[in-house]
Amino acid sequence: MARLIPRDPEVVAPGAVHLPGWLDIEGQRRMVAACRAWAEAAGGFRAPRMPNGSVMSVQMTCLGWHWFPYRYSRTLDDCDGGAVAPFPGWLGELGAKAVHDARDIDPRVTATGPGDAIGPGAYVPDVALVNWYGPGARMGMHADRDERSPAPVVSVSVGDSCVFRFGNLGGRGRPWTDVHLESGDLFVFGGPSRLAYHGVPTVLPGTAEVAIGMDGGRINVTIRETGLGGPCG
Ligand SMILES: O=C(O)CCC(=O)C(=O)O
Repeated sequence: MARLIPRDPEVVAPGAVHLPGWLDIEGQRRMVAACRAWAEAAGGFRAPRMPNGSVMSVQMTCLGWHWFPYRYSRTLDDCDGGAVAPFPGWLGELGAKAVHDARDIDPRVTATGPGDAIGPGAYVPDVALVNWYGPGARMGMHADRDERSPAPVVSVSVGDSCVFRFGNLGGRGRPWTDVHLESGDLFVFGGPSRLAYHGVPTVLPGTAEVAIGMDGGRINVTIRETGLGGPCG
């Protein structure tokens, strides 16, 4: 789709980068087809249950490691106990390219401390959470703290646009920046922003292009390094 006003890459916070239109239409279509296949193989998306008994409005399927509030396992411990689906090599390569491209905009994406950084090409993700936002789904403010690795989080969006709220390290409240994420957009956060609170207060129905092969809704694929290594974490 032609745009009247082009969107430029933006550093939203130190080490947190938004790259609009990172996946082209063909890439988005491939991602939608892959997510559909992963969900079908897993018997559908599932909504995780929170420790307080409430059920998340976002549904998920996982690759590499199974995540449920608030830990990773190799088996679907809060479901049928089956093995988690493998993490595909091509998704790891996509994640590494995403980190490379984000570093070009802000090298702090891979900072691990004063003067230290994860080296170029050293990003080796081992988990993807595939988030499915159906009608009315949203994600509350939270920080991604279940990984032991300081490596950045890579987030690729397809389908309907959303408001992605990127907050601060101190808690769920302000200050925050609301970023409009569209289909194909990449958001990477690491370094000083790795543990920043973030969430999705709103998805904007009917905003996706028909050509990507989705009939409404939003998918977000978040790629991470768990740093857990062994089979049991
Ligand atoms: O859907 C998104 O863009 C954010 C997903 C997210 O925050 C998460 O998976 O932790």
